[in-house]
Amino acid sequence: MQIKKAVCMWCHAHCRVAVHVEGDHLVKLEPDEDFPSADLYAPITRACPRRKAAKEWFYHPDRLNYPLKRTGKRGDNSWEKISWEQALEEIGRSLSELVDKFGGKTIASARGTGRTCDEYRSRFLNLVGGNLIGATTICYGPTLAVSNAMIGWMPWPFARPGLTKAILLIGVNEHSYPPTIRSFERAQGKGAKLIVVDPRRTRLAGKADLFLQVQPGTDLALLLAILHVIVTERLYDEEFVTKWCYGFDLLVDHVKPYTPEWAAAVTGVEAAKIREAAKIYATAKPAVTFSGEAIDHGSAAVQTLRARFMLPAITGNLDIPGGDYIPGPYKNARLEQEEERAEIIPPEKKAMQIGADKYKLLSWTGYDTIQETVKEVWGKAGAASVDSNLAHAPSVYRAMVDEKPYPIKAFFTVSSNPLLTMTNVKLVYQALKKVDLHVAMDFFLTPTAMLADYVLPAASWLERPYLWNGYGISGFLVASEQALPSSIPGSYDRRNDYDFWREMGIRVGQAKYWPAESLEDAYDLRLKGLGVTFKQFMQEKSFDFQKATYQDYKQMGFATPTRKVELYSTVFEKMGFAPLPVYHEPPESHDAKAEPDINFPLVLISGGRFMPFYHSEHRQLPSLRKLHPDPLVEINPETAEKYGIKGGDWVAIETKLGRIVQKCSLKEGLLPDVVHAQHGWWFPEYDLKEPSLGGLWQSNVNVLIDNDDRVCDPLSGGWPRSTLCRIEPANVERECPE
Ligand SMILES: Nc1nc2c(c(=O)[nH]1)N[C@H]1C(S)=C(S)[C@@H](COP(=O)(O)OP(=O)(O)OC[C@H]3O[C@@H](n4cnc5c(=O)[nH]c(N)nc54)[C@H](O)[C@@H]3O)O[C@H]1N2
Ligand SMILES: Nc1nc2c(c(=O)[nH]1)N[C@H]1C(S)=C(S)[C@@H](COP(=O)(O)OP(=O)(O)OC[C@H]3O[C@@H](n4cnc5c(=O)[nH]c(N)nc54)[C@H](O)[C@@H]3O)O[C@H]1N2
Ligand code: SF4
Ligand SMILES: [Mo]
Repeated sequence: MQIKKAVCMWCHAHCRVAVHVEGDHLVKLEPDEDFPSADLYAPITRACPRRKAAKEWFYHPDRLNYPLKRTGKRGDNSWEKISWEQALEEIGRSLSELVDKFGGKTIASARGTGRTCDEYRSRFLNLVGGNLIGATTICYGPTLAVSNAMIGWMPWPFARPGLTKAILLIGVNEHSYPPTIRSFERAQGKGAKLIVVDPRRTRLAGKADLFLQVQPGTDLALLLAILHVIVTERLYDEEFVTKWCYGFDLLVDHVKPYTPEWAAAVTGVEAAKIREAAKIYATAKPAVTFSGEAIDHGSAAVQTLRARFMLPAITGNLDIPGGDYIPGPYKNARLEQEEERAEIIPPEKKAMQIGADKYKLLSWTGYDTIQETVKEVWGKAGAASVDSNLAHAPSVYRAMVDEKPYPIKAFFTVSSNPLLTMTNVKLVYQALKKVDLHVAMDFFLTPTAMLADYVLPAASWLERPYLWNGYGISGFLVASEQALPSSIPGSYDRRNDYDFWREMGIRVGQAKYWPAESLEDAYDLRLKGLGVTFKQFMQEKSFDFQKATYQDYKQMGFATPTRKVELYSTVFEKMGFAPLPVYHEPPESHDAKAEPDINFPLVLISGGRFMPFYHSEHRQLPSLRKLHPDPLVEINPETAEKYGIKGGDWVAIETKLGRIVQKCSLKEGLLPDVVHAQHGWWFPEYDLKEPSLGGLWQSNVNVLIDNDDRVCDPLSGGWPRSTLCRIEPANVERECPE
């Protein structure tokens, strides 16, 4: 028996695990008790149902083993098994022809949650001038871009039990980031006050000292009112504000009209509670602030984040022990961001990025503007560069269908399942049917892969090395060992994503930019600064945590144009956006004062995380499906009764875009005019071919949600995950023919 040390990539917890192997055989996964912070991580790893199901996943009969080439129509589920050499040769040939005819911009690729070496996808796309799209536009990308624009780095809520006195959580629930959430719970156990902002009484909201049950989409109003209280009652950190904030006086004037009484009418949260939240948060120092995807998604994402990042600034909680820590870049090796080679792409190619004319913040315009200053101060690319130079995904899917502003002819779905996770599923479906070349690389045949011409079997995190500097957070480097071979003759032949991107790159003339023949060789190059190879690093230490230093800004300033935290943002002003955030009512949700729409009286929110699933994954595993067999929609019991629905009944949820069914879960602590549907649901046990596509249309909440320009954030182009809906009892035989 051998024990290999790897970083688990089945979710964002990224636990370090001890992989027990016997020869080429996986035996089990255990928590890595020797890793720093094992006391925080190991109990999470140990309890994790996905860890327990590791063998079931790894040896699942449906895992992809060899490249597949489509033999029938797209969606027929008829395939021929081919070799990697044939697959790469044929895909490379089609790709070169398309690039010759339409230019590199005709290539687009959908990324997912970044649990693979995505920097090399970016390298390929940057060099060819293709369009990168993905959830980053609504997940973390806005948080990174806004914090980098305002503060010059992304602050991380580094709660310390006994030291941290307050924790403000906006739209985050207990399932999403287990170790971080556990650190908050520990701090609360040692006396920190917990404030939770959410439309649902989650488990964390239930144990909060203060729960602000906000109407979906109105967080900006709430935050502006909290800022109002902090400035009018002089609860801010005067010294920090004077020395280190730009535009505080303008902010004071700006928030004057946003009183708690005004916000109460908009958000549904009583004015007294808003005042209390402001007081607790601003007076209990050090405090941490954390916001989740509820804020990154949606029509007002960016301006809401602007207000959210003002809070730790004006209360003096930035970069102090027990507060929102600014680690800065990891200094001793090349960062993932540097591997992307963003500096090579010429301006004329950048200008062709789809959506860049409309949505500046996350496209090259915003990226370059922000990076310039971040690099000046830190000497390295900032957190915002982690694949945040994105094209606008809804516009790219539209370009695949109507060829405007130019045709997108080649599409690579690698490490993403957009038919489940992207809104307006019909549009994605039409796009995937229309494109000339669609290649999918995954572990299983997903509904998205069903619409590909070639499906390539990806090596999982257990079958490849990995080097990680923590998305945008940085300050550390962790290596993950390849525990098992990716190829066993006669059994399977999988490759890692690096191999694929390098091959594609070489086939469109990028050979000189891909000196490393393998992922491990690429990591050797990254580690040159440390004077070790990847293998040596793995054997000697396998991680490097930079010593925490606080308040570096006192020497070098914040990495913004004014070298201060920009409450009034000169970066936003330069890009033509409002430099201070202004509240507008959400277009496809309603605030507390609005009259309900007669046809769609309820607000549908979606995607609150739950165990044991991670987005659309793991539905194939019987042990996990037993824990959670069906898609669930949460409905307040009063509301359910009004519509004649009981707990456990199938419910039809209908919006302007379509109709799906999920099972009713009665939820006392949910606002009565809000329903919450799970996302990511398909049924691998159903027929995978058209028209079912694994039950794609049955319970997939993204069938219901639009993403046209009307509902997208005007700065980032981010799309919402909420809309207006109606519900009724469903006739399952009719609705679920499977
Ligand atoms: N088990 C599991 N864990 C995951 C994932 C998974 O799929 N499964 N996905 C991972 C990924 S990629 C991400 S991005 C994170 C996301 O994790 P989080 O950022 O925590 O996001 P959610 O769980 O989607 O939503 C958090 C809370 O926001 C609330 N909410 C909805 N609308 C609003 C609103 O308008 N305002 C406010 N204040 N709250 C609102 C929801 O009720 C929910 O409880 O989770 C990660 N962790
Ligand atoms: N309605 C609604 N929709 C949402 C959300 C929501 O809250 N509500 N959340 C959104 C958010 S925040 C996110 S991040 C997205 C995520 O949505 P996706 O873009 O789909 O991202 P992932 O779930 O990471 O992609 C998963 C696919 O990649 C495969 N995969 C995993 N690791 C690898 C790898 O190393 N290599 C390869 N080649 N394949 C791999 C998996 O098997 C799976 O099929 O969903 C978004 N969609
Ligand atoms: S799936 Fe489980 S073991 Fe793996 S990182 Fe997430 S919590 Fe940790
Ligand atoms: Mo995400």
